[in-house]
Amino acid sequence: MKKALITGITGQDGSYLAEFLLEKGYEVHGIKRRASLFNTERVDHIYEDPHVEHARFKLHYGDLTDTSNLTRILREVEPDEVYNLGAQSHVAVSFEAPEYTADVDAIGTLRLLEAIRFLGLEKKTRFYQASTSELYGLVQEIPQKETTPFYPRSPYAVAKMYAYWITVNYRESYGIYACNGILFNHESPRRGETFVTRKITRGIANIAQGLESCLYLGNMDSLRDWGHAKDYVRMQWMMLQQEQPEDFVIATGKQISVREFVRMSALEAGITVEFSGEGVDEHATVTAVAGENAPGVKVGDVIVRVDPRYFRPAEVETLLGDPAKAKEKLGWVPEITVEEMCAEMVASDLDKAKRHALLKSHGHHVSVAKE
Ligand code: NDP
Ligand code: GDR
Repeated sequence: MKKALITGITGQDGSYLAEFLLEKGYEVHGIKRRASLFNTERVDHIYEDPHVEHARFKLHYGDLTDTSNLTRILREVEPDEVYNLGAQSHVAVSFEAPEYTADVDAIGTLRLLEAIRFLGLEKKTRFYQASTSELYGLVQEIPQKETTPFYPRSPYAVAKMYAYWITVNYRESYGIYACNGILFNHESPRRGETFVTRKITRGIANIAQGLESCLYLGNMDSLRDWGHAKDYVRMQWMMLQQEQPEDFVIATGKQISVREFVRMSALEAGITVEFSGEGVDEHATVTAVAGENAPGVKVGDVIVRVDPRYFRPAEVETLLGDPAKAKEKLGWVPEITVEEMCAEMVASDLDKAKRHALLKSHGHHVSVAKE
């Protein structure tokens, strides 16, 4: 039985990857951080009681900032594959906590690679690094592919650039099977609530059900190449099954704006909207012009406003990936479109909002956490 170790197993990708590997018959180990509340919601459905014999899903306490902890876990597990998905993954937050982001995202990657070397696992353990389209930042070529030069635009992207190159360097220096997946944005109903797609689907669902009145966003002109996390974790595994380690761009090859994602999400929630102003104009608004199926919305309600608080010190305006190499060499193509993904996310958030609205209508206190 193959063994995999996943850092970031409690995150969006970690949870989908763990499901995928369990289905493939792997024993799956994950590193989770200690938190004052349970933080395993995304993997609770695959949790196995460690007291049960032959459990194939095992969690270890740990942190990417802790070298001895990572080395001990690697020594105990001796995994065939390591997926380094753990990260302070929020671009805007990286401007607030740049040093921590570098410690986790850059040096954390080095700690893992160095532990593999220190333990003599270079020939046994294959390594996947969660690299990112944010490396392209101020884009030098459209669309972006494996050979496009990097120009990172945030402390997050700069840290991920170190991680990208240290992965390449350990491959070239020590013969470790190590590769980078340069993944463009990918989302799902499990996406963290403060990333823009989920913020939109959750906010619109709450507004449609009368739990919130207005959603505040930053730059609505930003363009992204959005795919579905389920498609992208399949590719993470495929990259470690080749004869030779290589780096791949993973993207859909299609791009839409944040504004368009707002329009699509509102329609899915039964609200037709009209836009005024530009996304980077702080007076831009989105108004409901019809909303028959949204009990919380009246025609004329302003349901989205721009708040400059969400503008970034340096923005990545546009990203569009070219996944031709992944298609050609691995036969990978994304199966879920952005429209289907948006519909799934809105349906999931509407479901939650309806349950909250029902509780509220029966006199229960319902608080909706906001960023
Ligand atoms: P999430 O933010 O959903 O998950 C991040 C995971 O990392 C969580 O499990 C988190 O734990 C864990 N983590 C954070 N800090 C530490 C730390 N100090 N030590 C150990 N673990 C830590 O990210 P995604 O699942 O969306 O992304 C997975 C990876 O892929 C990340 O590295 C991200 O940067 C990268 N990436 C993501 C893309 C995307 O569009 N989703 C695109 C390209 C790259 P906790 O749950 O306790 O917070
Ligand atoms: P990104 O994702 O920065 O691309 O990083 P995010 O969803 O945070 O932003 C996408 C774009 O939307 C604009 N935006 C807003 N963003 C947020 N979070 N909140 C807002 O209110 C808002 N309004 C507009 C942003 O300015 C940006 O242009 C994600 C993360 O998953 C990274 O870890 C990963 O590496 C990259 O995708 C690929």
